[in-house]
Amino acid sequence: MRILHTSDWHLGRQFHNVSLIDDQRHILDEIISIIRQREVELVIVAGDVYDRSVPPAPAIELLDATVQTICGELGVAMILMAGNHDGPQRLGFAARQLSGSGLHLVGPLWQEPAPILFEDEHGALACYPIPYADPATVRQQHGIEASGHDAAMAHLLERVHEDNGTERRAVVIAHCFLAGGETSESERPLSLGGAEAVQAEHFLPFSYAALGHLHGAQFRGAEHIRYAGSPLKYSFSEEKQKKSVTLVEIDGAGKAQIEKIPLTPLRDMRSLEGELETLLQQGKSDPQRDDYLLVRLTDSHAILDVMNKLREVYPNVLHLERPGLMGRGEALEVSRERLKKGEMSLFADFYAQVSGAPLSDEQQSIIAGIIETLHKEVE
Ligand SMILES: [Mn+2]
Repeated sequence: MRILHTSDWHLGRQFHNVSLIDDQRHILDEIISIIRQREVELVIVAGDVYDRSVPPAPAIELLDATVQTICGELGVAMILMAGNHDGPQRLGFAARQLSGSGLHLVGPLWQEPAPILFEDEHGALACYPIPYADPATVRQQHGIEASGHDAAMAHLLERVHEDNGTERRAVVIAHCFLAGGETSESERPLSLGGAEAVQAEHFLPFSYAALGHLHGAQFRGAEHIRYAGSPLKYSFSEEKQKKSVTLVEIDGAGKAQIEKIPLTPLRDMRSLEGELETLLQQGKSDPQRDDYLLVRLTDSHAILDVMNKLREVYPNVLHLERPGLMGRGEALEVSRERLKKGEMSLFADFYAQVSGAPLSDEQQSIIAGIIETLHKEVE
C-alpha cells in the first residue's frame, strides 16, 4: 500500500500580516501532482489541517477544492486528522457520512479505538488516528491517572495495540511532541515547561507512525517513527529546512519503505544580511527577489524610509532588523549631554544620506541651536 504522509498544512495562516493562501494553493497543487505521478493510494494529514479552530473562508474553500480533486477526481482516500491548532468538532463535521466516500475526517478523540481499514494485495491494513487531545481530556474521557502527555499517549497506544492484535499491519497517526525532537518557531508548544515530551519507543510495534506537530521533517527512535513536517516554511527559523512530503510503501510483512519527496514553494522564506546599498544592488539581479525576506541591515547610521527602499527591489520584505544600530545604541550612555550629541549625529547621518554631503560647520551650529532651543522648551 502506497501512502503519502504530510502534516501541518496550517491553511489560512498569516505571516507578518501577509496571507499565505496563494503559497498554500501552489504547494497543494504540487502535492496533487505527486499523488498522480506516484500513484498514491492513501493521503494522511497528521494534524494542523487549519491554522486555527475557526478558519477563514478562503482556507475552507482551498481545502474543499483539494479534497474534491484528491478524493473525488483521483479516487484516492484521505485521512484528515485534528492537531492542536484545529477545532476538532468543526473539523469532524459529518465525518460518519463522509467516510463512505473515502474522506476520513478525524475530529475529537475517540472513546474506543476506531481503525480505518484498507485492503491491498497482501491483505488488511489498519490506520489508527489519534487526534490531538490534552492530557486532562484523556484522563477524564478514559478514566485514567495519566499525569502528562507521555502517560496519556502510552495509554492510547496500548488501547490501539490491544484492538489491532499482533497479526494485522497497522499505521498509527498522532499529533504530539516526541522527546528529543527538533522544534521550529512556528509550532505552538503543547504545554509549558517541557512536560509535553512523549517517548518514541511507544510507537515501535507499529508498521509506521505518521506524526504531526513538528514542522521540520525528521524521525525519532527508529526510521518508521516520523514527522513529515509542514509543506511550507512558516517561520524564518525554518529557512535552512528543505520541505517535503513522505512517501511510505508498506509491504506484505508490514515493513515500511520510506522516501522523502521535496517540494518547491511559490516563494521561499529566507534572510538577507548586509548594508543597504549592497543589498539593493544584489537585488536587481536576484531571480528570487519575490521571496519572503527577513532583512538584517548592518549599516550603523540612521536611514530614512528603509522599508520602502527595500520593497522597491524586494517586494516581500516582511521583517527588518537593524543590528548595526542596536549595537551602537547599547554602547550609548543615556545622559543628557550624550543624548544631545546623539540627536546631532543622528541628524548628521540623516542629512548625509539624503543630500549626499556632510553638514557644513555653519549648518551644524544652526542645528545645534535648534536642538538646544527644543530642549529648553521641553524643560
Ligand atoms: Mn503545526
